Amino acid sequence: TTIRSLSSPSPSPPATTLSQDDLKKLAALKAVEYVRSGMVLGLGTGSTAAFVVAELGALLSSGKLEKIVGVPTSKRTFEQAQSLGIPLSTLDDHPYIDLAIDGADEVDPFLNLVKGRGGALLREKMVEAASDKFVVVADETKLVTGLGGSGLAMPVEVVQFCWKYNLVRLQDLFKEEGCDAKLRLDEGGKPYVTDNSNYIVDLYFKTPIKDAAAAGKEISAFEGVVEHGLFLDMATSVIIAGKNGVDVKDK
Ligand code: ABF
Repeated sequence: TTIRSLSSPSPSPPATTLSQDDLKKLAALKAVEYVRSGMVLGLGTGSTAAFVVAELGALLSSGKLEKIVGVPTSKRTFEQAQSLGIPLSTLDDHPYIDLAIDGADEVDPFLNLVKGRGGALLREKMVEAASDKFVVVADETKLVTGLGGSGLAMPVEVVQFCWKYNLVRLQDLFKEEGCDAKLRLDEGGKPYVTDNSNYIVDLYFKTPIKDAAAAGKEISAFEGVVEHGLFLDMATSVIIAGKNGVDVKDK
């Protein structure tokens, strides 16, 4: 592996002018500092991860980075990376990945995550589980004290066959958290279909999940559940950009 130092991100604009997109980009640029020539990289999905992919494309075309191979976590990311000329591969050809960089929907104080509001949770989890290092990039709006605590969706990918059976069982499983389960719909009002031809049941909690590790196991035990959005004990670093700067937490 050739190691070359990459140029530092350009100086940040004054804190008061930073938009949420500026913060996402700052986190993305910091994460790209972990990338070295020759690495096999897991490429995340979502607006924050898209800044990472864009920067990798720029570093490749300027010659500051060479010989990287990207393993995309979604068809969207595949298309973006391909358009930037990033060499791409699959988990089948690269079952061991050096580093994955991806966004998140919620980040708790122990670097546990909710992911998958973007719909790519299954491929994200497979690629990130296969990665030696997994760096999360996010702006400070993603910080929570307990997973499920944002009031926004915690996704569960289910097979299409009898999806409602799982919706009802998932809602019952989290009765104590006041869970509302809904089938995710696309913009046309039809069931949202993932890259893997499955549906997504989104869980909305009134209070944070009490025991996320137990919850993850119980969700996975339901027949017809393909994957869930609890990413526990997977992130090795989390980079959070906020109005007061960029904070890096390592496990
Ligand atoms: C992916 O994109 C997902 O796991 C997560 O759902 C989403 C975060 O998107 P964004 O960066 O646009 O907030 O990382």
